[in-house]
Amino acid sequence: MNPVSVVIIGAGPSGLLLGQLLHKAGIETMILEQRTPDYVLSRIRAGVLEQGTVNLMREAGCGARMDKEGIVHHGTGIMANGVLHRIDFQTLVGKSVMVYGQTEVTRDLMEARQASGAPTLYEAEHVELLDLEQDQPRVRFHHQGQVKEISCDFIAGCDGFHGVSRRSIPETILKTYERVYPFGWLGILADTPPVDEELIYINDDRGFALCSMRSPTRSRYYLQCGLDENIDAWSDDKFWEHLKARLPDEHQNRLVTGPSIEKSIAPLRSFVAEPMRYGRLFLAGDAAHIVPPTGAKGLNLAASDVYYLWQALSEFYQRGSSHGIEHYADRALARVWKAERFSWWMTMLLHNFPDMSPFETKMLRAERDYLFSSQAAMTALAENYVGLPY
Ligand code: FAS
Ligand code: PHB
Repeated sequence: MNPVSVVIIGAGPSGLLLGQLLHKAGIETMILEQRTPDYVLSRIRAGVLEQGTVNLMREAGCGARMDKEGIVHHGTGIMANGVLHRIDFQTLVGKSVMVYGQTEVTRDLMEARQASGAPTLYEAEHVELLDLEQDQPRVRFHHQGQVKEISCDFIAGCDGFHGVSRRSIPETILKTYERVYPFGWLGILADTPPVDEELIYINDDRGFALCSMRSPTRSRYYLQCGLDENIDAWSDDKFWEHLKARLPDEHQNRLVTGPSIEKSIAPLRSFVAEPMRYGRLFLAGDAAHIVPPTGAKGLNLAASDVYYLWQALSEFYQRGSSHGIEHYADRALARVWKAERFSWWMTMLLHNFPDMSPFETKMLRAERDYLFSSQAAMTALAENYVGLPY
């Protein structure tokens, strides 16, 4: 195969967004994805885009449907200690977020990639990254029954938490930081009108719940559940019954239930791998870090990684400067750790921890009391939720 400038491993949002931005910068790429397009689109994940992510989608020429169908939210509800509060992003920090599902983001990026004519090989299996410390690293993989190899200048590891890229960094160099939470999120997608115009994050004695949405006719809800829960034990009726019990009183009669079109349990973890660069390999998105979805940061952190990598590679090819490349990992990690902190804090604030001591339980109640009694505290939450600057 002919060499390319950058081989991107993974056609999730990270890989596709990077591919589109590099293509528009005239940088030749190849994307290798182990699954089919339908499989990638079948995964129901994020729902909230920071302004930085919205800007990047527009920069990539993929913002038209998002701007038409996305819903701008100027605040969010948080119910804690039995009281429903509203964090007013617009008043507190003058910014907003966009509700537009990751599935649609991925679909828009896939269609743009196809229209660009830049190559994406789906069902590329057994990907191996070779010669990462050389100037011309290689990628070997199986595709359509053949073993193929492609050389390049750089490899972008956008292959998610379970991908091959992070595992290609020697264990003597890679350092990881992790916290696994003692609960998961049971999520449901239903073609029912959302229970409110904005999201509602709920801390209830029975556990955390989140009321979100994909459109005025499609709702997304989550319930905190045990790690040992079996999805088959959760009928739709049981889910709606448990959700309704955790809702604010004024919303209980507003809840419209209906058949689930997707239902799944996701574990929650905080995870960071350092460094995000090894030789000619750069990690971006879930390949390098995972956040609990409580702060709506996973997809948005992938976007800021992609921004830094796009800038660094454009600088290299257009101005012959390696400054951006040399500083990519530090720049990305500085923002990653702040988002990890916020996602951890939101998760501690809103979930019930089975083994928490009475003192720690009192501390979290006081944290919630303080938050809603302080303009400064609510401003801090708002500026993190809408997205810290790149
Ligand atoms: P992805 O995992 O999306 O994509 C990686 C791609 O690489 C996949 O298509 C995979 O098939 C491919 N790949 C993997 N190994 C490969 C290999 N060896 N060779 C080739 N290809 C390979 N974030 C939020 O902000 N809010 C949420 O509510 C939320 N919910 C989530 C629920 C779940 C169950 C999960 C797993 C994540 C959730 N996230 C959420 C986080 C999620 O949105 C990620 O941040 C986002 O998908 C990151 O995108 P990528 O970095 O592209 O990784
Ligand atoms: C979602 O709509 O899937 C969603 C929204 C906000 C979050 C997590 C998930 O914090």
